[in-house]
Amino acid sequence: PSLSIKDNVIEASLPTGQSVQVHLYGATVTSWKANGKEQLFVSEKAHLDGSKPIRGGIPLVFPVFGPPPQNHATSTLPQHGFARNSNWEFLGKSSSDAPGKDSKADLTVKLDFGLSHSMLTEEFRETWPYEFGLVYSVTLTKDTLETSLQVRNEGKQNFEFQVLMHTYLNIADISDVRVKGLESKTYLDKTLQGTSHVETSAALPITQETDRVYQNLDPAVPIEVASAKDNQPLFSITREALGDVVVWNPWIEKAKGMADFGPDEAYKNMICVEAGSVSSWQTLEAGEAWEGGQSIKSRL
Ligand code: TA6
Repeated sequence: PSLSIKDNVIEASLPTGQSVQVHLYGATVTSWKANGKEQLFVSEKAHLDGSKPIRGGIPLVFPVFGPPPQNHATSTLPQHGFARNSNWEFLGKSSSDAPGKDSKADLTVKLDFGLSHSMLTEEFRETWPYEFGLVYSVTLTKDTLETSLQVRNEGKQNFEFQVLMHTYLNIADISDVRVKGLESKTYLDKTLQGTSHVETSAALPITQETDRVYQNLDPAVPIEVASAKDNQPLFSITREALGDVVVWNPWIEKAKGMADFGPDEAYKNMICVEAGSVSSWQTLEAGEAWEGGQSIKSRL
């Protein structure tokens, strides 16, 4: 595996050709290439200079998902918290070769990133005054990308958090995909004032603005973004300790309404399937640690 560090961007690749790119800003994965194809969507108008969260790739949402609630420790944080708009540090790379065997079979490369309370801006330090430590690991194999987060409470006070990996998947045409694995699950529909519904479709088409928080899924049951042509998965996502999955597509009007989403028609080339723990709060007691993550398998 090879590694390069340039302008606060870490790139790693495997001898079999797969590659991953991570911006230290937000520890945001901005590229995952497999079979020579880009698997993630990044808006052409995304800000890549740290001026605002990157519109695409895998922004990391912590310690709050969505607009923060009132009368809560996160109330004065920005939407989706501070992790995606903080400068992280690169902790290093580790790779596992398979010496002796076919050395390309089991190759992986893992990149670790760190963020702790003392690294935050003064504004964020004051608005969320807990001694936390985050280690975010990005692991590339020949057909999967894994992202996992370890949260540690290094202080003396308990704190509550939510976490979500806001993954923008790259697709050829939104009308050709179906989301599978959601049938009979309860979801909150944020396009219908957050009302609760039960999913009836085994293969959900996306035909309008979609913003749904599917709750309490079995993390080991894959959520698939399948092609309507052959009903086979383009992407298959399994999780650990992340029981919720958000499905989001802004559609045309909301796409036009986001200055950093471009071109407007690009809503047809992306779907967000976001693994998270967002429908309640994880409480982390002093000295405790929590870990959770996702594994995305690509067919392409
Ligand atoms: O993931 C769904 C969502 O919560 C949507 O409601 C939409 O707000 C999206 O996240 C993007 O949020 P952002 O703060 O990145 O513009």
